[in-house]
Amino acid sequence: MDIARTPTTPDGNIEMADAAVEPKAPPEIRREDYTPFAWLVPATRLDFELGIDKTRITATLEVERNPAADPTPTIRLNGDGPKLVSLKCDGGDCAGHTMDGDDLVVTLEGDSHTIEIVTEIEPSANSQLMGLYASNGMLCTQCESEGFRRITFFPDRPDVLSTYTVKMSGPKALFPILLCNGNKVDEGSDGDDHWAEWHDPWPKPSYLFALVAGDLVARNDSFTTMNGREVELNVWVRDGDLERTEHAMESLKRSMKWDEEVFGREYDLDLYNIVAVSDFNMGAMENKGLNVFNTKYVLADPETATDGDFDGVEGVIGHEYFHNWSGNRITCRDWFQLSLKEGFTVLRDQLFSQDMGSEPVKRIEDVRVLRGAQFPEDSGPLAHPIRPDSYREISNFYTATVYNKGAEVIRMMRTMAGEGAFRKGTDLYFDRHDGEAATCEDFIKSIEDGAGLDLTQFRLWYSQAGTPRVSVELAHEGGEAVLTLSQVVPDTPGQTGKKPMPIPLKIALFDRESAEHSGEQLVVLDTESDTFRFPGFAQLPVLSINRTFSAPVTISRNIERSDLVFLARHDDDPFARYEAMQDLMVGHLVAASKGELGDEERAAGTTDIVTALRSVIADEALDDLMRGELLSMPSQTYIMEQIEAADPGRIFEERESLKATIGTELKDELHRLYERAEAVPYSQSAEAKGARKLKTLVLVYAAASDPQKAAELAAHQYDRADNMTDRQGALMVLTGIDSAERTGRLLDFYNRYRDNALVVDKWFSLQAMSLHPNVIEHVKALAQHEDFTMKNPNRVRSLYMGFAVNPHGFHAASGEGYRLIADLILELDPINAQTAARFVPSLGRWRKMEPVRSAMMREQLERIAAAPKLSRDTFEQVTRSLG
Ligand code: 0A1
Ligand code: ZN
Repeated sequence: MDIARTPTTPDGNIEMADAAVEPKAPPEIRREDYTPFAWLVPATRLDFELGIDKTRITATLEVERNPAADPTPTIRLNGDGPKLVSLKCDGGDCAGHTMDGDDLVVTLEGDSHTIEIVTEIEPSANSQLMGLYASNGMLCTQCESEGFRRITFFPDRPDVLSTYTVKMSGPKALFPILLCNGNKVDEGSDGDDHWAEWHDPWPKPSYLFALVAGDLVARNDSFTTMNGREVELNVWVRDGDLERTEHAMESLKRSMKWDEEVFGREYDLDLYNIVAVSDFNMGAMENKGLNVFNTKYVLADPETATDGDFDGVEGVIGHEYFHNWSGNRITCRDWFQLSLKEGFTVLRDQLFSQDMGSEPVKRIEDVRVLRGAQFPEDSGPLAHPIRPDSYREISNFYTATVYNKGAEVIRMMRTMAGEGAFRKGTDLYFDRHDGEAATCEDFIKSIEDGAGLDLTQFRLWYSQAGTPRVSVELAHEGGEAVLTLSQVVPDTPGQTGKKPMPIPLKIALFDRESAEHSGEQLVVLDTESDTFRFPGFAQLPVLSINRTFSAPVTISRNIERSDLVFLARHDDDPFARYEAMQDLMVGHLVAASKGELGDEERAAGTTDIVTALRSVIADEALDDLMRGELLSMPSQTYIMEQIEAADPGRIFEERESLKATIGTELKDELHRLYERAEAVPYSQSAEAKGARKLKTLVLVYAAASDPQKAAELAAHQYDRADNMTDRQGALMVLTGIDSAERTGRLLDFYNRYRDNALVVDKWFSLQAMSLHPNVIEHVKALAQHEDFTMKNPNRVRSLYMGFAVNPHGFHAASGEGYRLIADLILELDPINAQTAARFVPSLGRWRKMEPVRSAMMREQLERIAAAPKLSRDTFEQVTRSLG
């Protein structure tokens, strides 16, 4: 049958269900099929009798007909596996009920009823980590997107908002701490058991429900809001981890203050709890008043966490906190609107981190993530608009497109409106839609009305997938600089013949003699092609374009190498300067990898790169964090993206060779840089972070030019390290060099930190990401290590995601890297489908590779597709990737 036309049941209408759908072809859910739910659920009462192996839940739902929806004789309560123990309607038998697939459909004759459902579940058997599960002796929940239905039968959709009252009871010895959303309103003891009752006054969708029960300790603090509300703050962890929670707590307080100052948002409960759990599918979850976090984004101290880890904690703490308004107070009408909360919240967390640290460096990092994760998605088989039109498994749409491109799209609105007007728009949005389940359209309309923008054409950014390509030409005619821009929005699966979109590009025109410009300007390209004239130029200026990365596009232009050298030296926009430096290297590496460079051109190219890098090293106006960015080479993955039918082996060789040349040519300068950096003592200041970044960067160049010397230097840095940034940086370089130092320090690292799971994760991933020639054997051996387990997503990611992003290993000419990842997907799928499906996109890049590798990648996808009983998650990703 035509799967694309399979009717779906977002409106809870049982007649629409299609029982004949093959298990291998889960139905497609379509955005255009949305209808409001036929029932309201004003109040929900949950009674949990908690146990690790068995938990019993009594759910009492007050339901009323929704006057805004078409009446139906039934209510559809979604389920995903809970055992139905009993069902009552208004205290007695229901008029009728039936199971429709996993859902429970109950007949209701009147306009308002009370439904009581008793279910039983097995938390310790829940390896998918969705719903209620056991982790390290504690119980916790993950309900976004559709996990609540694994606990009880419920209208598990984000537009059904309910007020929750929850009683939790269980053995005091196992679960001394009982936490839920909102405020604790009562508690008591009953022999060895105890209980707590929680009430959340804010109506919420089921995906924001959470509970935690376990043996936990808290770092406690408080925050006084702008209107004087005293909020109790707790960061809950296992005994022994408390010392590593200071940074998380400080980040939380900074987030609360920042959201008041920058977005005018105040916290709305008396309590804010954060709980760290070690088994978690994602980074963290914004459950109302009870955020559940992956330990990775809570625990940090200098001994065990890198500077990057510290930044990650601050960013994710901010992200989840900001969701309280962009996500919780205003939630999503349906999952197609996911970017409404995620794109906006990512933008908010990016702006927060920019304000807390170095604005340009944060911008560069965010763009690197976008280019590394989202651009490939947008140019591959999994491309989708930030507001998708259909899905089979919503977990597959927690993507870089929905999150990071979503943030870029809103950032463009902010750029076009200006900060002040944008704030008027967001104020209006929060005002207008507070308490609602809203749509992306609601957000756009609020920005239009509040900021005074016309976003009619801009809406295309929500519906069209694909990264626009902007071609740029600059000419000089009669005293004017003439800029011609044209755009193409490429075809993507299911979308062709796209319309031009408004692309806001910040530009500056530099005078060649003075190396100055007369002001940055914003040009908006909103047609296929347009020309912009700038008077007052006696000669052709040098163009700096897409400054601050004002639009998420690729720029193609024929720029002289000398102009890139000029911009790399003089551009006053740090992002554009970084971009010029990267373009210089990317241009060279792409041409070299394609075999387009003769000896002379190759020599001239490397000379320009070395000269530009030398001036970066010598520029005293730069801080070291920024200097580190300017000195970094483009990643192999990014270079691969620029080439059709890429040959990873060739690119790897060219990149290593350029690295070696730089290391040799700049040996003395880099050495002096290292000595200067080495003298800076550990602190969390920007200066000290910059110094640490430079040290490891110097080791990276040395490793390519003089591996034995580099191994000694790295071992020295490792031994002297008083912090994880230096130690991990040194070990990262050592893992790629076959040497005695490598073996000794890897062993030392493991023995030193074997009791700290997050650091052991680093040990796994450093080896999986290494440039060592035997990386595949190493990964296979590590998979047999006593500390490796498929049950913990952090551990799986540290080994296998590390490997999948290591082009050197994953793209090994033998094809063994592809087989390894396919084997992993097949083994992991029944255990944790969500995590398994996240490995599919790496194989999905097959169309971009040279023919031999391309065929081998495709073959592995076909092998996965042929496996019996694939999860919905993996099935969808594999079929789309092959498609
Ligand atoms: N809303 C969370 C992300 C998230 C999504 C699904 C999850 O299920 C395992 C967990 C977390 C955020 O954006 O932070
Ligand atoms: Zn989020």
